[in-house]
Amino acid sequence: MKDQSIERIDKALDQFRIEIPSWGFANTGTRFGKFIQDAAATTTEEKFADAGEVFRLTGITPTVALHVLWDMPNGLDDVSVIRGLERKYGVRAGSINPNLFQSQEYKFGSMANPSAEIRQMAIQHMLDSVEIGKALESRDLSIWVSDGSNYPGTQSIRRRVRWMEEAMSATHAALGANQRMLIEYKPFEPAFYHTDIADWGMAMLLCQASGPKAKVLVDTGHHLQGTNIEQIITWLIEKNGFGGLHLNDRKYADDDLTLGSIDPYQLYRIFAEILAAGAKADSAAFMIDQSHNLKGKMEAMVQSVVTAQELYARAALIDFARLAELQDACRLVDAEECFRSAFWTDVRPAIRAWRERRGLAADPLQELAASGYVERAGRERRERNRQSTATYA
Ligand code: RM4
Ligand code: MN
Ligand code: MN
Repeated sequence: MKDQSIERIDKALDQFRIEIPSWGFANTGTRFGKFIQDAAATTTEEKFADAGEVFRLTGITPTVALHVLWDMPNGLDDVSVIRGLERKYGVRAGSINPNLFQSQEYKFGSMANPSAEIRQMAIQHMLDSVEIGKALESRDLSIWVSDGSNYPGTQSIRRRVRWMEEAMSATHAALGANQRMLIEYKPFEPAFYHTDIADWGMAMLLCQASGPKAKVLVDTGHHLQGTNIEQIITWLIEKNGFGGLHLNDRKYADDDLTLGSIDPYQLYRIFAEILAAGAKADSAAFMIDQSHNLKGKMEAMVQSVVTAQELYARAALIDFARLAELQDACRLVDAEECFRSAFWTDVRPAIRAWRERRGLAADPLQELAASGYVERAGRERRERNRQSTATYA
């Protein structure tokens, strides 16, 4: 590999950080049930322990995304507990995810519920989450709204727009100077007829209605088949509305598969557009949003982090100045080859060398296996995990 390529990779790796989700370490499943894993985290402390271990192994995951209800059931009162866990395990709280989809009250929606009382409950939860973010010095409040309906005519799509604008604006008004709010979209599930924030356009309009600190969050799994996700991201960057990414891969729907496992070229194309945008995309948050039903949680997380790093490094190898010239000259084949040749470059030796220079494990997945961490966790957590059963009906 040429010195110039090594330099490009090193520069990219020095800046690439990715957040990991607390829920990726716990037992999760499909609506048909969960398969319990002995080593899965059963408490917030165990999630921090696992996240700390992934950070130790990879060196690029300094923060862990928290889901308020799952990780901080006592809300603000749990801030000191989280602070203690941050110190103990060496990872910081990352984005704060309000939970607007689990309480029984939210059966017909949270911030778009026809009941003013329930909408108020949702707003209050968002305001509490803003306060948690302030107390934990976390930048991003990451909002995913599961609201929608299952049958045509059963809800007023129109009035729900206004209700969401009200809730989002109230949340925006409470944000601190260093806070942002990210609005995520999803075309279906759990609602199957209409989802209140179904796509990036709706998310962007809600951002514009609430204020300048609101940005769109793009979850790669939340698109209909064939959607050009990198184009959406590019538009959002150009229009100053791109907040960040929830990364995962999918074959059919929101499958939460290991990123890059189905279509690594897609993530490469996404990273290429982000890198091509330069400083404009600097504040973008990269987060993993996956929960694995069958794979080991720790292994899946390390694989995901490493794959993201590899695809980012590959995209960073693109000679963007040359590419722009070729595009302007409409030299299609040369432009395409310039764009895609980096995708076929094996960057793994350069990444290994980068890790070694920083005192990190050359191969994080191998190091995880050698450390015995998963076996140890399995022994310690087995009993607790086996007590938690789940059924579909
Ligand atoms: C949703 C969405 C959110 C995540 C929940 C658990 O599909 O991706 O980001 O918080 O799942
Ligand atoms: Mn997501
Ligand atoms: Mn999702």
